[in-house]
Amino acid sequence: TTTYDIEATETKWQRVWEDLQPFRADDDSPREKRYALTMFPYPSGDLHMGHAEVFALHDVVARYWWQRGYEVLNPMGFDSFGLPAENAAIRNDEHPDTYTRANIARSIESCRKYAASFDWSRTFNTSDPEYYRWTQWLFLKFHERGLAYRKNSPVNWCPNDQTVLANEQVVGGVCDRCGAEVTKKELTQWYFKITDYAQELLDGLDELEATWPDRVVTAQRNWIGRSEGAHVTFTLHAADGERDIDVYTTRPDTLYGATFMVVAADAALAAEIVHPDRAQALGDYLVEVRKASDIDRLATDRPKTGVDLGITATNPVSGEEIPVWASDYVLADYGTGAIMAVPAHDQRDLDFARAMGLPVRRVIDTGDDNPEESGVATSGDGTYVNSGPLDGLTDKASGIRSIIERLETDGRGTGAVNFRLRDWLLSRQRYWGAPIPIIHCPVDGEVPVPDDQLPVTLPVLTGAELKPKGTSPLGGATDWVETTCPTCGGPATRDTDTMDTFVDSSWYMFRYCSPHDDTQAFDTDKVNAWMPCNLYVGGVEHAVLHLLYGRFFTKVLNDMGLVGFREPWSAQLNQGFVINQGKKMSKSLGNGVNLGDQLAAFGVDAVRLTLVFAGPPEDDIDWANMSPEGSLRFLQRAWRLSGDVTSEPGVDVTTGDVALRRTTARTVHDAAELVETYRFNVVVARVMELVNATRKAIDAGCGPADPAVREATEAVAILLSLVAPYTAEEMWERLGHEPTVARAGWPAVDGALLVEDTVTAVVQVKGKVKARLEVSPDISEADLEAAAMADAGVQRAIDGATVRKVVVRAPKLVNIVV
Ligand code: ANZ
Repeated sequence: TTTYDIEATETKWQRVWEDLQPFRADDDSPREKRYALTMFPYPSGDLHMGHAEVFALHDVVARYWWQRGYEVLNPMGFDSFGLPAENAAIRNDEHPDTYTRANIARSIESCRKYAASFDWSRTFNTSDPEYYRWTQWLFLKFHERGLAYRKNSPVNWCPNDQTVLANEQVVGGVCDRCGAEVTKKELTQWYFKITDYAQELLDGLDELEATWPDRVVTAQRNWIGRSEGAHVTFTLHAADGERDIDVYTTRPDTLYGATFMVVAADAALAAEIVHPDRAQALGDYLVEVRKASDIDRLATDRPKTGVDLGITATNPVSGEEIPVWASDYVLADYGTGAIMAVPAHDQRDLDFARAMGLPVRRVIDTGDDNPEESGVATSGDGTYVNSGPLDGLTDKASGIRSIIERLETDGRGTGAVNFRLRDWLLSRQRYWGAPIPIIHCPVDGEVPVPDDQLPVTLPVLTGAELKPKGTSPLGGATDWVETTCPTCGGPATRDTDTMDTFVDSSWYMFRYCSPHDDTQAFDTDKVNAWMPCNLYVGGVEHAVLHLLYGRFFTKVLNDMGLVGFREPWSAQLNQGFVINQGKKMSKSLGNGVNLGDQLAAFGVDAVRLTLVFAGPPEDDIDWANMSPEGSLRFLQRAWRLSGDVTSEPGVDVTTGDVALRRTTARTVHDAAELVETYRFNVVVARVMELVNATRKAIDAGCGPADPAVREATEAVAILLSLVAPYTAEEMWERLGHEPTVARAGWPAVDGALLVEDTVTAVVQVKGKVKARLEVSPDISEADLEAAAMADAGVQRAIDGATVRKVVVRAPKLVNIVV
């Protein structure tokens, strides 16, 4: 036969693997441990092309580690709580519980068929009470340490959809789903105090930089957004008396150029200090302000608006009285919610000054046009002017230092560091999540649910009861809400919010280390034995949220003594997207590619191989340009080799054809390095070359009985086991071995076969051969030139003359013109 029956082969090996369980991680194994983690999916449907890609890439590494002799933990579970799963269920008019369960069952079946090397004995779903019991327990641990707290804050509110919206969902003041005008609403929400760890989350990135993708590290740095500057105290003259107010500035050195102050219009401060005559104007303005998202508010190209608050403030260094305004371009929850405006050197301040007719004063002469006339604020270096004691200075750092010293001496300010990172709002007014395990008692206040009463199980709501309606649907479960206070025994109510799904996924990597432990969230010793994860593979869309939250959790758990490290994921790889015809796959474009159809047409191995061979893992894959047919043809070519080998297993390979043995050795040797540097596509290319070389050896060279042919074909089977597990098993069996090839071990390489042959390079001076050098065939031009110049015969021929030109053709020729 020239090919195997794909369907029968897949069924056959699935049974064998079910029997052998080759990928079950043993906690007590004496082997060195490796933890390969890939992001677990939201079970909002069956597996699709995106999963197929990431699982294929991830599997190369996990299977490689097994072959290299490590004990590998490669678990998989489902992020089944949360909005993505809930929304999909509602769209399908099903209960989230039954809907996610059905999807999970299908997905596990698909993963099995796809031959992903997951250890299914460790699987769990975040919506299982056995799991979320510990999510709640962790919440309470954070609460105990003051790291989970409630506060009142303004959030975006769509009156039509009756729901809270994220900032990103408010476009031009309207709800991006229904077009209704969005308002702000004050709600009491639960937060995690991630800001306590801002500096450490930033510092940790310095080390991760070497093993994490640049774009993730950069995105986290920007999100944390550290800046250095100063708090400067201005004296405010309000109608009811004087008061001090602080501004945060990164440019205290421009203090002499502050010609007005701006307070966030929606900060409590604005309403407190506004002159009574201006209160109405501020109130009217606020109605408009509440419609804009933070992103719109900070946009530099947005026309500036604001209200004069009718009062003044005193500049602490110049003593000058400057007007105080309110505007929406200053955010209430950043810095102190108030700024000193330096229009000459800050573009937004300049736009505001020009819109309101406020003065502009240049304090740094940068040689550019005066900002007042040009309308362009200057931020470069220059000479300080109009700045009292700073005048004449040219160095920004000393300008900043000198002003801060002066402010500190006068008690009117201090150097300060600021972070853009905000505390993590974790409560949701949605049904499908872990209930927040807090009881509200009129006598005792916020009371944690005692450990022995966990989990607080989600009440069963159905139909319209569980749909989002603005307040948490759990509020409708009266019997569930009404409870007794664990402290005083009096009547009390349960918190009705649920936790953000990102809470569930912030600690799942620990749970895999002891997934069925019903006495604790995770076993610290086991976690410390397996973790940190050696590799985390997943989508770049999680660059900030999930990856930052997981790092935060790890640091807190380390502070509690529950884990022995401060970063959970040592290395990370982000895969690209699978697209089609140059565009993201979507229903409306009708360019979706169905994974099931591809698997049925070409088989699992050909689809996996196509995805791995497509290019570097980080790049997008355009399925329209791929050829699963070509992959299938190659797999069949490889498979045919295994039928042609006529020598017996265990034959002495040292007597085999040396040329083929060299090719095999080089391929196996390079493949290891290529896998470790994530160049999986090159591994496939090299295996293809090895298959061709072996075929040539059989047909035209040493024949099918040569032990080198067996050695090469076995190497092909083992290397292919990383990418095309079914074909590899078939080959291994035909080669006379017992299953499974997945645990056969990495092929041994005889180092002597890696030693390069040399070639002879000819060195000419003035057209005459003056030396012959034995060099490596891959010598670089520079090395070959240096070797030629160092040769005594060559030097004698040059004889001190000026070398005019050296032509190098590595590895064969050097021509020296004097
Ligand atoms: C005066 C100044 C002069 C500023 C100058 C900049 C340039 P980072 O932390 O790097 O984003 N700012 C402070 N609080 C603000 C708020 N709540 N809303 C909007 N803007 C705010 O930048 C901090 C700078 O952003 C601060 O420095 C302040 O403007 C502004 F030539 O103060 B600066």
